[in-house]
Amino acid sequence: MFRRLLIANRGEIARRIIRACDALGIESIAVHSEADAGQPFVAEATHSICIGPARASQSYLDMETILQAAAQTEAQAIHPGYGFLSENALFARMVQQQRLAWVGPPPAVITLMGEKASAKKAADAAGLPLVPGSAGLLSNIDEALAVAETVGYPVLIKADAGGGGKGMRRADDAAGLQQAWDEARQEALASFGSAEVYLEKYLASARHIEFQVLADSWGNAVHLFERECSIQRRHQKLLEEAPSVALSHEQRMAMGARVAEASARLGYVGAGTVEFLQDPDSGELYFIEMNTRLQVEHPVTEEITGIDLVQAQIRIAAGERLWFTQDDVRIDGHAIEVRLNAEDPEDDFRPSPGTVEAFSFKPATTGRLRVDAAIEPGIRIPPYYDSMIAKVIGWGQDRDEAIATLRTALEGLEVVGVPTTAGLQADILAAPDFVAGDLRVGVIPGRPELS
Ligand code: MV4
Repeated sequence: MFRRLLIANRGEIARRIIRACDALGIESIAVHSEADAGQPFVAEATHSICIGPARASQSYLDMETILQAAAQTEAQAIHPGYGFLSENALFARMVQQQRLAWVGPPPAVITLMGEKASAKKAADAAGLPLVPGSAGLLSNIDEALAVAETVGYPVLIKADAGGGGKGMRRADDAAGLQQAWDEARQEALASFGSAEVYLEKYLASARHIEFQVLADSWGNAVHLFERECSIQRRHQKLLEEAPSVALSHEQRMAMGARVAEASARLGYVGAGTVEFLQDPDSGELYFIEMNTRLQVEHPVTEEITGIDLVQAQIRIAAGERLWFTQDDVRIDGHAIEVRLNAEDPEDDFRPSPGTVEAFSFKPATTGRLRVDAAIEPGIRIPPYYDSMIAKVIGWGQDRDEAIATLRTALEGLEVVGVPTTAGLQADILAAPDFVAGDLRVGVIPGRPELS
């Protein structure tokens, strides 16, 4: 096992990785910007090192400086968390070239999955069902029009380098497709430096369901069931849960097995997430993307399986064979997570950093509560990074108990100093459609005006 691991990230995920290092007897190295010197993750790591100014491009995204910090502190491995450099194949390669262990999949797999059209081809070849659409990238609008005629309108133009909705446009007919084509390519070029696009049939009222996989470097892979992540606002997830109420156990185990098999065939290593859309009429799942990192919402999977995903990532990066089989993995109860963001609901959910005067929860009256927080009382939230301050996860024997646990927690939540999204999430938890499990992408239960 590693003696020292460097965490190329900040906030709650840095703290989460420190906890995993502690459990494994590994010394943790926090790297931080000047703006983050007073943050809890810096104090909690075994060692810390300042890597530059507040601006992320000059600190958390500065690959050379991070690698220098790793050399200077004699780290043996780098965990990138999520965001920042976590899906940067160049950085992963640089880490490996410096003879450090990269806590993540091989750089070639990151590249493959980062280009969404090639990811779809690979998923198809590995046996996963795809949303009907173009077989790869589109060369011109005539090709797009021809594919749209074949699959039927409405369709979506999506950016090859995209994800998260950027460079994505819907078209309801041929005239709309010309406009969608121009706009999607323009936005893709501006956002990602690539105007490459592909086309999919638009699935209305679908659910967003994603499977968690864990693969070792010896060709073994297991799945850890699915998460339901349909409730998003402007492509930001607000609330996630596991398992999904929309899958039968047979469908779950069948698709899980295909996902694990496909991951092994692709040479995947570490923790990964395979995203699907579920057709509301047929219930069928269709692959859309694979994320080659630990996801923000990984705790709901941990809560229902008892498997520590961060410890697993590190053990896999150290070369361990998977220490359990698919049959050992069982679903225990139900878990729901809300992402608390320091945003002002009175001002269109604008990020509103400030000093946190108080931060506390009423204990759960049922089930159990987990809080993965970036903040502590007295901490100033720097304005330079994302606005998530904590994740609150409720577990219950069943979904109703998980909902009750989380509602109690949010009702008893005291945050003084910054506005948060908690009121919105409390409204969602209380909404009849949410309680009934009727979830659709693009719909926010209980708050239709925000959808
Ligand atoms: C779709 C879709 C409907 N049909 N693809 C948005 C982000 C990107 N990762 C995938 N997205 C979608 N792709 C097809 N073929 C609807 C969405 C979508 C969405 C997906 C998940 C969660 C929220 C969403 C909100 C709007 C649209």
